[in-house]
Amino acid sequence: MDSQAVCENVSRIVYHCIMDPAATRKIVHIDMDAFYASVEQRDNPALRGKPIAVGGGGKRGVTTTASYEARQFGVRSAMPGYRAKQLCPQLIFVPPRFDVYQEVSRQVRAIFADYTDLIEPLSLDEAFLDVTVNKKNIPYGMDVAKAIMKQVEEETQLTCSAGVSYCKFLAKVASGFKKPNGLTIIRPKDAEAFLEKLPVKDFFGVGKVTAAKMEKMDIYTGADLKKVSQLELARRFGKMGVFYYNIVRGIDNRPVNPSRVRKSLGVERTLNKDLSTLDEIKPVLLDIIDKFCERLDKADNYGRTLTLKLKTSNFQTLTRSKSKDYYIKDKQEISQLALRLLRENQTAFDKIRLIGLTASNLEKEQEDLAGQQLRFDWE
Ligand code: TTP
Ligand code: MG
Repeated sequence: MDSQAVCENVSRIVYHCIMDPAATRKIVHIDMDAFYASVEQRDNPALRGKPIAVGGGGKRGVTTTASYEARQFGVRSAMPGYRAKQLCPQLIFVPPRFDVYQEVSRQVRAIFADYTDLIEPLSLDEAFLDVTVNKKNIPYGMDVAKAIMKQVEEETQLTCSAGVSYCKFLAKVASGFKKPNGLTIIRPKDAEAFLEKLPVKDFFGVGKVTAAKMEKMDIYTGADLKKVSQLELARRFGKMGVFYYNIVRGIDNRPVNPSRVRKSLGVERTLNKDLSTLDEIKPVLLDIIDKFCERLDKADNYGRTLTLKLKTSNFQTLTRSKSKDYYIKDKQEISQLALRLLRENQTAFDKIRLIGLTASNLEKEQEDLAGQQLRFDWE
């Protein structure tokens, strides 16, 4: 190659990097360790070093999370309290203090903002950061992550774990790799080998329902997933199939987008004809509850607040909510709450033309992965 050709090649590469930021992105994913439980242990020294669960007390209580000491016994998030107690009889149940978690979350996000304005929170305790260009001019993503981890610990007395890579998907997977207080870097050249070994159930964006469906197709790991054609994946999983096809090859060009945060998840239906009695409305609501639960399970995302929306024939909208101090996952409980909201408000409406059910205060305030609409109407 002569010198002119070398120059042309170099300028092509430089041009490519400038024009295609995805080629050179540095993404950090931060996730607090045993978040609610760590806050409780921080604020109450008597709980330190002990197996604790936040929430889960009471008859029908469900744990939100467990300290690492409790996890050694198998106690996990979303576990019924009685089950957690069976696994770990000395477990201490602590009631949640959401206002404190929210305050810590704000504090941590303020630290992120010292480094970049490109912050995309996924929930109270995790966020993506694009640090390609950062306010401290730190050249390596790994060093930005280290600095953030140190500052979070200094300012909040809490630890977090970080993942660093060239795309969101890999940064997210990396942050979970060496928890707690761990830092994992996945470089472009290692990405495919890493993904081949990864169980599909651990892929960010593969929920329980999809993982089960994949297992029926004999897809257990990234290597298995890679053998399936794009056409087949699209046929089985729609738009998400194309997403899976790409991510298993380490291709994920989604930018860190501070504004694309999902706050609620729901289903609504515009009725063919206006309905007015409880007997008429109830079967429609039951059908909506079915679809709603399916949606939540598929997204593997649940809310602490359930909202019933009713629109009358003269276009007045009424919304009524119930909140719990845990994520409402159980279909029977969702049905009970939704029907109670309907019954309690039946005098407030006349003719109904639209019914909706929404979950908010979500576990994961994330963008919709494949960009598809989650809210849908049936006319
Ligand atoms: P996670 O980050 O999933 O869990 P964690 O921070 O407790 O533990 P890890 O070290 O593995 O990251 O969730 C953050 C918080 O969200 C968690 O502390 C409690 C809450 N949460 C629930 O309320 N219900 C749930 O099912 C889950 C998974 C989390
Ligand atoms: Mg966490």
